Amino acid sequence: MKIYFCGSIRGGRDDACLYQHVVKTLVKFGKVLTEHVGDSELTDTGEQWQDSAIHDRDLEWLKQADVVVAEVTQPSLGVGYELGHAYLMKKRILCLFRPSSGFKLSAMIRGAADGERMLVMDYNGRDDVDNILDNFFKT
Ligand code: 6IA
Repeated sequence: MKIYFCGSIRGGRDDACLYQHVVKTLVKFGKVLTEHVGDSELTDTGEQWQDSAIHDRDLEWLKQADVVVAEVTQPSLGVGYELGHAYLMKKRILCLFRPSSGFKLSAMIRGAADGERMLVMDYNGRDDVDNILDNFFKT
């Protein structure tokens, strides 16, 4: 099982520790192609790669992925772009959103959820995230 994890980088790294927790949990279910997103040391001036190389490499990984898991609380253009591609590639997608953040999730993400191939799940804390991931990978 290849898993593509999406989380904000230049959109802001406030939730980086949570991404790290999600990645640690995801490795129990398969190979996480984008473990660096959960690297709490990665800042928004991050990796020393050309943007075009990052873009092309990530899209290649996205093509290879069996499932896409995205933490979508912190708004990120990159995550939205990846989700748009994943949706058109007909990938199975799970988006995790934390309403207590005060953010309101984009209608283009929540509105794309169909309860089957694309799920948007609201959560409160890490225990919630763990349960949601367990259920998602069971089915
Ligand atoms: O717009 P954002 O930067 O928030 O987009 C974040 C999303 O795009 C993540 O889910 C990543 O998969 C992807 N992405 C964006 N930047 C990178 C990156 N280095 N390395 C890998 N994936 C990325 C950025 C380095 C840069 C800050 C100098």
